[in-house]
Amino acid sequence: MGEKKWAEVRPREDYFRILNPDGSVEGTVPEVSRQELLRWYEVLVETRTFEAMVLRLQRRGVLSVAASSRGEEASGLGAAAALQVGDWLFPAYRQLSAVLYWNAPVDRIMAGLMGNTPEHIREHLPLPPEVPPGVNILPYPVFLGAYVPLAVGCALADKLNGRKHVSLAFVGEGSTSEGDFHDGLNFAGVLESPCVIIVQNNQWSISVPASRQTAAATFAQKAVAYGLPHERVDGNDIFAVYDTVKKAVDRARAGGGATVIETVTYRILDHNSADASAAYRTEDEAEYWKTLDPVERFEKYLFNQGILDQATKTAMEERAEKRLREEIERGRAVPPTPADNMFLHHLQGEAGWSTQHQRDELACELAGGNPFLDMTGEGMQ
Ligand SMILES: Cc1ncc(C[n+]2csc(CCOP(=O)(O)OP(=O)(O)O)c2C)c(N)n1
Repeated sequence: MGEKKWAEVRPREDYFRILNPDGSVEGTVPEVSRQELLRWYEVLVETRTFEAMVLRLQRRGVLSVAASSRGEEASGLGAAAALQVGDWLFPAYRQLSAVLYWNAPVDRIMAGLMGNTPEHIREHLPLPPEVPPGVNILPYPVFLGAYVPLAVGCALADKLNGRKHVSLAFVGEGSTSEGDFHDGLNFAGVLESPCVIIVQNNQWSISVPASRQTAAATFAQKAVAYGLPHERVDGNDIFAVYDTVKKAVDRARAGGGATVIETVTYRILDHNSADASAAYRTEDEAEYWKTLDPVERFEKYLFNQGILDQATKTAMEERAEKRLREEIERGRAVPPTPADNMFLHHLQGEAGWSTQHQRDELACELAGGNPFLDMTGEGMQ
């Protein structure tokens, strides 16, 4: 595996920070009501609770794979909280806090994690008749970087139609090596698209450390080549993230174009439940980053300010546990989407022979046969 270098995963700490790891603050804390701060805290509690439940379900075989955003929750939440009703949110799989902030239905998230299609979920879990207005949330893409050009184009469509909405997209630092990231940023710069692109730098792209992902000094500076303003903030500081993204969102809404923001954080757990990070990194790294934990830091601040007390915290934890358990059960009750449905919705016209062959193989397997023996494809043209 080679030598594991601690220094490779200690980024430069000269980023913008307001909330220190001990809960003290430096500079100006953004103006946010007490009620909103408590809402942020509750979303953080819900995010940790849901992800812990989902990991347990994966271990029991209910889900094939599960990813966690532990230690990165402030980046998604701080950014999403800067949006307004009618804006667009393009998350990746590490921004559960962002989608929970905007009230994404957990039962549907759960049904989706279990591999069901949107059409099937809609059929079995109809939306309530009255959905409160919010932001438009896209399901996360499997193709890394793909959302950057989509968010840029979505924002451009709003601009061309005279709508004052902003699009916010997230990518990991590894995804900035994808062509889509660069295509998107180029268009964003030239067309002055009202969007904000967050590069959530959690130091690892599965087993590739950030230091081997790029020779650039920071991920934020990739924006320079496209003429875009860029910021680099402590991604574990919810105030720094919110403050910076809010200014970028406001600027975009006022016609000032796109911004790239790097939020520096750390992936505390494995890439996902199919990964074993002990094979490529040392535990003392995670131990160091745990001292910078975004949730504990914010909690200390709330306690210091007298905004949160132990009784409120316990009540929130119990409420989250109960609500999420119920919603997860509702999501789990959705019967599995028939496997054959994967062939239904993405083809134009008649299926070609290769697709038909795969469909036949699947049908054979589901009927208990061995498709590799029975479906050799001989004679198929
Ligand atoms: C285009 C593309 N290439 C490869 C993959 C496989 N893949 C899934 S996650 C991942 C690592 C992503 O790293 P990063 O962008 O830093 O995000 P993180 O997982 O660290 O949040 C890879 C290579 C993919 N999903 N899409």
